[in-house]
Amino acid sequence: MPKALSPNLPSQAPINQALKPSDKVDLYRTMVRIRKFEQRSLNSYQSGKVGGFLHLYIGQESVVVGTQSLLGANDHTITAYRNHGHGLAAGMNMNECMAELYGRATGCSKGKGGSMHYFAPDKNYWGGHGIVAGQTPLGTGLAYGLKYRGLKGCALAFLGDGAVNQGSFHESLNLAALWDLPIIYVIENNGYSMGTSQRRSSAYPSCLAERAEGYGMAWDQFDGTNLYEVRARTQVAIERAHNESKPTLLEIATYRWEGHSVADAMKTVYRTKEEIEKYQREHDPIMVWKEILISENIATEAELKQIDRAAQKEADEAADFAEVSPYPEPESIFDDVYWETDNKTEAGNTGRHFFND
Ligand SMILES: Cc1ncc(C[n+]2csc(CCOP(=O)(O)OP(=O)(O)O)c2C)c(N)n1
Ligand SMILES: [Mg+2]
Repeated sequence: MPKALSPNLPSQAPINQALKPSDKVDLYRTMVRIRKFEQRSLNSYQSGKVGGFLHLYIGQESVVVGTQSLLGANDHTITAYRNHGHGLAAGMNMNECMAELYGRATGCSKGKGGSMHYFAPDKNYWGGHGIVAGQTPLGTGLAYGLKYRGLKGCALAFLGDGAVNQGSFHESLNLAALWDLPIIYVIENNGYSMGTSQRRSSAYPSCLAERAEGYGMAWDQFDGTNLYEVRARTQVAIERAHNESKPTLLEIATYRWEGHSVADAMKTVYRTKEEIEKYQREHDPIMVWKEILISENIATEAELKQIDRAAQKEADEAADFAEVSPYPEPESIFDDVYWETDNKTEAGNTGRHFFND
């Protein structure tokens, strides 16, 4: 049984009762901004403006928007390569995100990272990583850093269902439980790792999160479509991290509408068209939240449409901004690899990079 008991009615949970009407509209806006940004970026990719990879998050928006909306000044996030939503939810702007896709110097990683490597340390957002599960030890380190410094905060390390069999993930779980680290591992279970369904790749008793039991760690598993539910259930884990400095493993069910990446044009080879359409019809987090806002008399259909239009305009303008931005200079190729080297710090000279302040 899950050790994290959750409220029966997520909308009645204190954390959701505390939401002002304007907060609820902001949650809608953030999800729509992510979707419009990604639809626009796909369009740019298809017209040859963007190269490399492009892993779209469309359909999963509620997971990051719900969890991120609970975070405070000492809380940090880190994720894998499907990271556009995580960056925008953390407060990055569309211009720096779009320009990064276009490989321009005005991008958040100065055009040298591309789609998989958004970063905004000033917003406690630590990327954007291409090695499956590679971000989980790094997230564990973020939590360790908080504990080491005596700060009340936590780290959220997002991963896919395809990352749960990696050794580095289990090493992370072990240390987080052993050292009582304030971390929440969030498995965004969209059912597939590339073209392999979760059921074909993982051995588990009833769900993936239950593996936490092997480490004596609390866990929970729930559907990620409804923001109320995501917020209510994640808040339990955040309080555990903040108040008891204990880790949690969350598994949130979600669904990706597009292919694994733009290279996966055959997105229906390993799943049916009907399955995709069913999720689009019944589990679209934006539609679900929109209906909630309308039924609670918080916004009208017309007001929400206005938000959709503004987000579309913002995405189009970001593409224009990217288009006219310069490429990075060849001379800068060795810059921005190590901050310590670029800034010629004492830590860089001695090789002692951490825990100096
Ligand atoms: C260590 C490692 N092995 C393999 C790959 C190739 N690879 C990239 S994404 C991916 C699937 C991961 O699926 P999942 O964790 O479910 O995330 P999702 O794409 O569904 O968000 C694989 C195998 C990789 N990047 N890193
Ligand atoms: Mg997956």
